[in-house]
Amino acid sequence: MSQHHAARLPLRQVWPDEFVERYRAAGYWRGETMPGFLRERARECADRTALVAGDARYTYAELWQEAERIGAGLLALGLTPGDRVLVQFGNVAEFIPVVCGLFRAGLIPVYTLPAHRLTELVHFARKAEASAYITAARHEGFDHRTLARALRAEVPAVANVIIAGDAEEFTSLAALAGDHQALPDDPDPQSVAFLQISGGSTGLSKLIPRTHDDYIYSFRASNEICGIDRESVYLVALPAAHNFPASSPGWLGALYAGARVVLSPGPGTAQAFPLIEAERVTCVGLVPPLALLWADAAKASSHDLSSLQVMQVGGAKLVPEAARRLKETLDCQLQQVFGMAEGLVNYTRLDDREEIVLQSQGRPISPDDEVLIVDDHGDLVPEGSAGHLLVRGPYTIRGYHNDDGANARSFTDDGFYRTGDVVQRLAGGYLVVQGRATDHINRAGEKISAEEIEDHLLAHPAVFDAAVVSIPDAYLGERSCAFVIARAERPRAVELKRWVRERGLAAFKVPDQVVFVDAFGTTAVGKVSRRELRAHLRERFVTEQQGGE
Ligand code: OOB
Repeated sequence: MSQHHAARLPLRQVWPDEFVERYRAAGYWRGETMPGFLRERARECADRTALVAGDARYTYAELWQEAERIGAGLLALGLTPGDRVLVQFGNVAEFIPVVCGLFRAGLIPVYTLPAHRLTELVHFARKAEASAYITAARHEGFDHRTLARALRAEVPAVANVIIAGDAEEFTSLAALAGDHQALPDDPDPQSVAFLQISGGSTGLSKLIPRTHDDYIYSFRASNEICGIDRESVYLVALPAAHNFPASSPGWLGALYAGARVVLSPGPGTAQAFPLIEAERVTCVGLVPPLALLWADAAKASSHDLSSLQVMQVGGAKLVPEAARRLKETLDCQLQQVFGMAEGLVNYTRLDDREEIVLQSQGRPISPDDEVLIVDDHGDLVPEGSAGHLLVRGPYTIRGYHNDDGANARSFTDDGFYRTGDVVQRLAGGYLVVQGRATDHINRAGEKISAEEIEDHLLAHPAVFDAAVVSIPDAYLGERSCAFVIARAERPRAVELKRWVRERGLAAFKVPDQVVFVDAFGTTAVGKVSRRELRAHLRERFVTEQQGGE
C-alpha cells in the first residue's frame, strides 16, 4: 500500500521488436518526447506566441517556464514520475500549461472531458490507479471541488487535488512551487506519455495508452498533411482533451510546428468568430453539425473570417450532401477527418479532387497503416465491398490499459485493432464510413455506449428492461433513444432522464428520448442478441416515424 512514493515503472505499450525496428527505420519513431520537443521550441521560438486563451497569452518560453513550475510543484507535493493524474478542464488557459507541466515531470495525464462526472471519474481513477486530480474550481456553473471531494471519498488513493482558481481546502495551481525540486530527465520515448479516454463502444470507457514516439509521429505527419507550419494559427473549438483537436493535427501539432494555438471557450460562432478575426486563425477542426452551423452563420457574419484556410470536419460522418453544402458556402478548404483515439487517422488531402473530398472520409496518415476490411468471419471482403475495419500501424495501440477483457475482444491475435467501424475502400485507399458494428451512439461526435446507459436504466426500480439505440437526427447526426419496459408503474420520461443524470454521468449520456413499450416486440426476445434487439427497435421506430409524417 505504501508504494505510493516509490518511483513507478514507466507504462509501456508493447509493439513486437520487428515492428519497433520497422517504425524506427522508416523514420516514424525518432526518439522524440513531449518535454523534449517543448523545450526545443522554447529555445527556437522563445518569443513567438504559443497560446492564446481568454486574456492569457503565453510565448513558447513562457509556456515552458510555466510547465517547469507546475511540474516541479507537483513533484514537490510528493508525486512521483510515472504517477497518473486525472486532468479535467474546459478550454481554459490552464489546460495546456498543466498538461505540459505533467509531461515535464514525467507524470501521466489521464484526459477526462469537462462533461464527465463522479461515476466516470471514479472509473478512470481506479483503472489508471491515479494519485491526483487537477481541475478548475468551477466550469460552466459546475463546482469541481465538490466533485473532487466525492471522488476522494470513493477513491482515497487520489491523494492530491490541485485546483485552478479558489482551491478551498485543496492545493492551488497558482501557488504550486518547487524551486529546489529536481526535475527528471526526459522519459523513454517508447513509454506511455498519457492515457486517453475511449469512446466506450461496449460498456465503460477504456483507457488508451499513447507513447511519445507514436503520438508525436501522428501529429508531426498530420502537420504535413494539413499544411501546419510556423505561420499557422490553430483554433481549438472542440473540447481540447479530445484526440481530434489535440492531435489531428490539433494543439499538439501546432505547438510542434511552432505555430499559435488559440483556445475558444466553446464551439459556438459567437465565441469563435471574433477569435478567428482577432488572431487570424488558419485552421479549425469541427464535428459535422457544428460545421454546418458555422457555414450558415458565416454567410451573415460581419466578422472577417478570410484568414481561415482549412476547415476540418470529423468525429462523425459528414454525408456527401452536407459536404457539398459546406463546399458551396465556405471560402476555405474542406478536409474530412476520420480518426479514433486508439490511433488510426484518415484525412482527405488538401490537393484531392473535389469528388474525393465530398465522398470519402480520407485515407490513412501512414504508408505503414495496415488496413484490413473483413466480413463477419474475419475473411477479407472483395475490394470495394463494405466490411469491418481492422488496423495495425505505427500509431495505433496494441492494447488498452489494464483491461484484458477488452483487449481479447478488441484486438486480433496478430495485433490488429478492431475499430468497430464498417467501411468501404475506394481506389487510392480512401475509406468511406458506412456505419458501425458496435452499439454506440455517435451524438454529434460524442460517443455513448448503449450498454453503459442500459445498465444505469436497469438499476431504476421501475424499469423492467431497457434498450438504448441511436436514432438518425437531422441536427446531431444521431440521438439516443431509450426503449423502456416498465414494471407495474410507468415512471415519467423526465424522471428516468434525471435518474441517469443523478447516477453521476456526463450530461451527453442522458437519453435524448425515452419511449415506453409493453414488450420489445419480437417473439424470441430471450433468444436474440442485444444487438439484434436494438437493431429491431431502431428499425421499427424509424419506420413508424416516417409512416407517421
Ligand atoms: C474521433 O475519435 P473518437 O475516439 O472519439 O471516436 C472514434 C470513432 C470512430 O471509430 C468512428 O466510429 C467515429 O468515431 N468517427 C467517424 C468519423 N470520425 C470518427 N465516423 C464517420 N466519419 C468520420 N469522419 O472521433 C476522432 C479522433 C481523431 C480525429 C478525428 C476524430
